[in-house]
Amino acid sequence: MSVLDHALFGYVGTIHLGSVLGGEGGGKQWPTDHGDQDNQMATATYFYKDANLSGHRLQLDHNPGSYDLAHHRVDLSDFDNAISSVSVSSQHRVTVYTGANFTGDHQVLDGPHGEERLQGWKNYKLNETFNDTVSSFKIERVNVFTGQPV
Ligand SMILES: [Ca+2]
Repeated sequence: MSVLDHALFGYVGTIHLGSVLGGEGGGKQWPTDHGDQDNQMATATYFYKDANLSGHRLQLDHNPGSYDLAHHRVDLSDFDNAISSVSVSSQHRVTVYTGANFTGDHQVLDGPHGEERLQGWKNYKLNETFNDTVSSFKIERVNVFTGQPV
């Protein structure tokens, strides 16, 4: 499945694949090249193969939707059972699942909201239950003040 095929799922936005050098100090490599005018408008969600926001990176811009990693080829399937850290923007809530098709254990990863929204993103290192086990996830749009889905 190519990036173009995401349109079949109703996705609107852009998917970027990249890599961030790991090792010590990797946690300081926040995604700051979002291109938005201020952090209240932070919109991209980032998934990393390594802890502390390092390693191969999957960037989803303006992409609320449901992503079943096991059923994607090439691009997203490369992240199946590999994600170790996530950076969630103030405009989104991410729910990760250990099973394909949104099954298994799940965990909600909220972006910063309320006063914290000015940070732009909230960063997560996945715990042992979810590290290298996530096979699907959902991204929901939320109100930046309340953190509740809109
Ligand atoms: Ca990993």
